[in-house]
Parts: sequence; structure tokens; C-alpha cells
Amino acid sequence: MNIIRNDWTIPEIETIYNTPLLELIFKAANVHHQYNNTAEVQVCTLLSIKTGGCSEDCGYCPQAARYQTDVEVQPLMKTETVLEYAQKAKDAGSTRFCMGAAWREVRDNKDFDRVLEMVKGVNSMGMEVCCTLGMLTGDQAKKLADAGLYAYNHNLDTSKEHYSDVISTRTYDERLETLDNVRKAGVSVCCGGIIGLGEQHEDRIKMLHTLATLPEHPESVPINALVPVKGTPMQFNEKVDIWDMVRMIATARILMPKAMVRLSAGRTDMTIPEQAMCFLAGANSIFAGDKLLTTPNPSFEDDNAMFQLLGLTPLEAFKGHEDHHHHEHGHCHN
Ligand code: SAM
Ligand code: DTB
Ligand code: SF4
Repeated sequence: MNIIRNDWTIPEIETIYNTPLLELIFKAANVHHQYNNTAEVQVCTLLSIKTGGCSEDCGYCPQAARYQTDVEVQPLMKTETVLEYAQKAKDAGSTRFCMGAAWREVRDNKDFDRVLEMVKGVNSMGMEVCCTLGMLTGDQAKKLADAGLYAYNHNLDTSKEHYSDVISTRTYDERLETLDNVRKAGVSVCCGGIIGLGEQHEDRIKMLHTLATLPEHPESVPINALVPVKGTPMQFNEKVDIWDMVRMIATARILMPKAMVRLSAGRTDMTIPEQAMCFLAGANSIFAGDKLLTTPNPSFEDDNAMFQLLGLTPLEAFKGHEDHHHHEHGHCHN
């Protein structure tokens, strides 16, 4: 069966998520092998272009101004500096460069103009450019698209029901609206969540349901394990169990066969065999470079060694979804 479905039901997803672990991994690995080249893993590099001092109250985030964390506030970087980082990432083998800003939303000002410049610059280097800047209007999404933006990251983080326990300064519907604006501008959608926020299994299932029943699946789905940061309300949250991570990745893979499922935050706490289990369960993308936005991540050297060991190769730029800009929205591949 080679069909992409957008009509998954909660009971169906529940059944998949609750499948005995090895059976679930086996099924996900099968789907992955059927739809994708399982040897190819996309390597993305993150750069925080504006750090800390954020007005939001996301309970997991070290960049929220209201929490006392060790993050140093930094205004928007110079374009030149950002392009230097992008070149380094490219030289290290990254094919996607993602710029993150600790903003609630984009405002139409000089800073946004500068981000548009950065997007143009990175795009002209032949890398896929991604941004994560908070909420966007339709107009702002179009401006980013015109500047050459390839993808936009905007996470749902958890279920609609659990959302207000994690964040009170914006709503789930506002998140969905931005995703819609991004989609309509013809930009590839990157949207996923975090586990370890004190949610129930039910919340994870509901979040996956929301993602898998969007009019079009996100082209990439980051699955983050909470990185507990000192000073945030979630600093003492329990460490995410590796098997929960595997279960989440496998379920995402089965529901959204063609999406890039990204094994995102949390890899510094995982061994290579544990990460291998995630790749087997369908993960086919990682963030590389020794820093995520503000927290540590494995080095390029360590990841290269892991790729060698596991027989993985970095995915070329623009290969994952070369038809993205050509196919009609709302139309499923088959
Ligand atoms: N401010 C923008 C926003 O919130 O959309 C963009 C940057 S924000 C830091 C990007 C994403 O990073 C969040 O949506 C969240 O999923 C993830 N994130 C932030 N802190 C994290 C943490 N401590 N552990 C895991 N993921 C985290
Ligand atoms: C995503 O889902 N994870 C990345 C990226 N998208 C922007 C961010 C992870 C941030 C982890 C905490 C930090 O480094 O500040
Ligand atoms: Fe701000 Fe984004 Fe962090 Fe929330 S996740 S506090 S919006 S930077």
C-alpha cells in the first residue's frame, strides 16, 4: 500500500502507538524502507541569530526573559556573521541551515529586513534555508518565500489540551494559523514537538493526530526530547525514556511515511546504539554542530563517526522534496 493518509483517527493512532515495542519498530522500519532511502539522513545546522529576552512563557525554554537562566541575551546578529556560520556549516557537510530567533512573532521592522537579507545570502550558498522566528502573518510568510526561504519551523510542541499547561502567552490556534500562512506561501513546513513536558501518552497521540491530519503533512517533523535547563519551570522534569522517543519516532514515521522525521534535541544524552534505534524506527534527519540554539549537541566529528559506523550518508540539499514547489497544495503523493 503506497498511500499517504490525512484522515487518521485517534483510535487508529492509539493502536499504532501502543503496539508492542519491537513490533512497532519493525512496522515503522518497513514503512521507512518502502518510502525512503533509509541510508540517507538529512543534516541540518541551527544558529540562534537572536538569543534570549523573549516575552513568552514557554515552560521549557531557557530564552524566556522571565526565567533566570544562564543564557546571555544577544540582539540580532549581523548578516555577515550569520553567513560566516552558514559557510562553516556547509563546509562541515550540512545541507540545511536553520536560523532561530527568540521572538514571539515577526514584526515588520529593520530586523525583519535583515533576516530577509540573511535568507537571500544562505539561499545563494546552495543550502536549504530554514527559519524559526515565531508567529508570522501571511504577508511576512510571502516575503520570506520571495527571499528564498525553503522551510519554516514552527512547533506545536504538545497536544491542544496540554498546551496551556506549558505556555500561556499564546494559543494553539495561533500556532496553526502561522502554519497555514507558511503553507499558503509555498514554503516547506517543519513542525513537531517535544516529549518530556509532563504530558500523558494521550497528549503525544493527540499531537501526532493533529500533525498527521493537517491538509498536507509537514515535510519535516522534529521530535525533541526536553533538554531540562536550570532556571526554567521544567528543570527538574524526569529524563525522557529512550523507548518513549523510539515509540514517538516510529509512530510519526508510520503516520507520515514521506516526512523527514528529525531526531532533534536530546541527543547528547543518548548513546550511539540508542540513536541507531531511532534511525531504525524511521528518523532520517538530525541537527548537527556542537550547539542547538543555546544547549549542547554532539560535534560534527562525533556525528561523522556515527554515520560511518551505521553506514549512513548525509542527504544532498533539495533532494528530500524536489517536487515541493511544483506539486499542488492539498494534493497527495502516491
Ligand atoms: N521563538 C520561536 C518559537 O517559539 O516558535 C522560535 C524559536 S523556539 C526556541 C523553537 C523551538 O525549540 C520551540 O518550539 C521548542 O519546540 C524547541 N525548544 C525550546 N527549548 C527547548 C528545550 N529546552 N528542549 C527541547 N526543545 C526546546
Ligand atoms: C526544533 O524542533 N528543535 C530545535 C529547532 N526546532 C529550532 C530547537 C531545539 C532547542 C533546544 C534548546 C536550546 O538549545 O535552546
Ligand atoms: Fe520565546 Fe520561542 Fe523560547 Fe517560547 S520557545 S520562550 S517563543 S524563544
